[in-house]
Amino acid sequence: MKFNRKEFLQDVERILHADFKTDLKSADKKELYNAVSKAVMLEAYPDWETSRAADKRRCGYFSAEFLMGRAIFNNLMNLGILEEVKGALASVGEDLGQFEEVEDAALGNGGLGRLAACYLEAAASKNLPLDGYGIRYRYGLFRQVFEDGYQKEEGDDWLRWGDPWSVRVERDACIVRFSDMDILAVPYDMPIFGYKNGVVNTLRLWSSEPVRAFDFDLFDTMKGDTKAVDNFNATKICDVLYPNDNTMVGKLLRLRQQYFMVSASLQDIVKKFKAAGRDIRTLPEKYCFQLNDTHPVLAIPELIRILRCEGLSFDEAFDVARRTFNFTNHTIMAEALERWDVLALSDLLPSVYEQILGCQERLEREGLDRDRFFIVRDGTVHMANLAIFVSSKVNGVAEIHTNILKTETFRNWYERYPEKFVNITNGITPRRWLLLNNPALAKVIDSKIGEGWHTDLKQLADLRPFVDEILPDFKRIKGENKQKLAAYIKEREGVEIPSHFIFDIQIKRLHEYKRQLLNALSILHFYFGVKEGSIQNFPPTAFIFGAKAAPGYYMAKAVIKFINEIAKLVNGDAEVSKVMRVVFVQDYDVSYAEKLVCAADASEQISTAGMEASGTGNMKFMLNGTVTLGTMDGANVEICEEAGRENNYIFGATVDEVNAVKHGYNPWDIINRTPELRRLLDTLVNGTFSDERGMLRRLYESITGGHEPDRYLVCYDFADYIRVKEELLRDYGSDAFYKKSLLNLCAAGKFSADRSVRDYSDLIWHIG
Ligand code: 26W
Repeated sequence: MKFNRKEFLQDVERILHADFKTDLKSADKKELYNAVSKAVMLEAYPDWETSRAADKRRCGYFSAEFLMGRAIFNNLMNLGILEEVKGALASVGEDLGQFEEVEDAALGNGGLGRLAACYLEAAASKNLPLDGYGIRYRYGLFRQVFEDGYQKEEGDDWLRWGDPWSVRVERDACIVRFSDMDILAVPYDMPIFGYKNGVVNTLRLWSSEPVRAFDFDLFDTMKGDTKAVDNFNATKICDVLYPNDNTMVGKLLRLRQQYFMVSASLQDIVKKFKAAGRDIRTLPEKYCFQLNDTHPVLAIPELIRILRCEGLSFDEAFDVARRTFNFTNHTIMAEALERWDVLALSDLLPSVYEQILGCQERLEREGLDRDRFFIVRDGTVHMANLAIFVSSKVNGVAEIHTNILKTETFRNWYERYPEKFVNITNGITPRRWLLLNNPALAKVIDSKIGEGWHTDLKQLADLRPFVDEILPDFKRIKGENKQKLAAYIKEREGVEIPSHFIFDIQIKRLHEYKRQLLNALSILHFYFGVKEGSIQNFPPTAFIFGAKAAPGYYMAKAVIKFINEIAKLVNGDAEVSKVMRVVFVQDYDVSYAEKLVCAADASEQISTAGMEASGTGNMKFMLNGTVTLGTMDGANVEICEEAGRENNYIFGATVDEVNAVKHGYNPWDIINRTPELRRLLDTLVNGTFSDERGMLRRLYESITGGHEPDRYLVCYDFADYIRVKEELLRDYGSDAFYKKSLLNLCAAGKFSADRSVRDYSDLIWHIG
């Protein structure tokens, strides 16, 4: 994008006057942020129009979550004007860095939402016509604070700073009908800028509003309709993002959200398709839709319903749907698979439910065995089965995950439709996750191999011959990043971390299968060892955590409390704190992640094998030159394939072992012969830590009792974890260790989101 400092500042000045009745001299931070962003939007508008107008086959990425993070720096970078804008602002005495305070757009929970954001950016950067469709939640993922070590949730008023990167497109508003009310859906379009290529795709987020009779010829549309227009609850639908990650909650409001988003999106697309004079039967030639897990799967019966209103028979409509939709699965955890109650669904959306029944009938007509294949059974609608049956392609998100889908989770379906199943290993955008968050390291790489890797990450392999040469720079930059992170943590959390410590980091949603508890127990093990002298010369280490627990997830909240108690114990111990620190950062989000992944010495990826579909944090650490301390799970397996197992620290049961030991597993067999482990577990119940709410006791019971004790094999993997973690900490500091770290960076090419979207396009979308 061309940039003219004088004109840019004039635009900013004009916007400040028009929108805020102020000027550059007296504008506050928020006013300036809005004016700067809008000035950039004005400049980018022509490219947006051109990209939109191109008559290309497109893919719609339907997702209930888009975890975009902060837009301004990424947008300026991708437009190629980051330095220019910084300079322009500096010339009037303003610092671009002040916008670090602007709220993150956290319209997502974790991996699945952040993946959607990376894919939109990558597709634009690769000139692939991919548009996102989702919900404009009024409040994003809750903000987290700790009180006395307990998680407390607060509302995330992300619009507090304004939303200058969105455009409200009132002319595209439409009505979404539920049995009990009609809702107005108004789209807000966000530009998705490709990296320095002039491409601008769109993220369209729908906002719910009361229907206003004067906007639409309601007297016409409502003719013969006896149902009242209920405006009262209308805005509520999009009020808040459900904070559950991996557990299905059968809440009616969530069902409304899901239908609201897919109905509005499809109405809009079909309307424009028809307006262009096309035959609706040819929709699959022009469009395909990717269903990001089951959350948007109601799109399938909704499209069939719309097509039937257009005069197609069920079978005609079904065939169009089958050629249009594709489905990504992101988890094999049984509690996450979405199922809806037939009564609730048929009550709220009778004509949509009718199409679901049609799909079930069709399934039977195709001769599929009722016992092995079903969409509706025992009063429940199985959304994943609906998605698989009607989609062209079904994909998992890492090799190991796709194999589990084929052989276990969806085995029946795979046997019947082997050609539907494909693997697309996840990827991350190297723009946000290296260029933007670690500019110093990026510069060093540029100086050796040029800038081609920015959009062709495999070129990082060309860095290998230079590894020895850049080792000093790499060390220095890592040290500087650690200093910056330590200062930030001091400011935000009030905890001091000496920057020469090893930074061992685990950041991800809090879930039992991710085993933050295993990490916590290892820290306690080191603490006692150092304190009592059984561990000598412990390498100074800071154990850093970041994670939000779903507000209703009791065990996850208990783990947070436990870690915060351990932190208090360790950091408060005058002797031990010389070589150990523990900090659980509050309100971990995308912007915090950017600061953490470039400052890590060890990346903790320690899920029970078979349970983490892929993981993408693991890739972010790797790309910033960090070794993985992990299990053979998700994309860790492929990270080892690419970077060499010898350059990472792998421990624990493999998937096969997990399957073998799970039957008849009794953690007491291990606890009884491991007094050290027993002692650590005892701290949960023996008064070592304050536990006025009895949370730690429940944690103890989840490991030692109940009908499935230690479901996630914490005890089983404990000894091996300690062994390998000690090895890592002892290796730290040597040239050999830094070399391992850097070799991981050189091997990160496969994990670019550019490669992932290319794979999606070649195998599924065929959009360019
Ligand atoms: C119905 C409640 C619910 C909400 C969200 C169930 C499941 C989810 C997501 C599927 C959870 C999720 O984010 N999964 C993560 O997806 C990432 C991107 O593919 C993977 O890297 C992670 O391994 C996976 O946990």
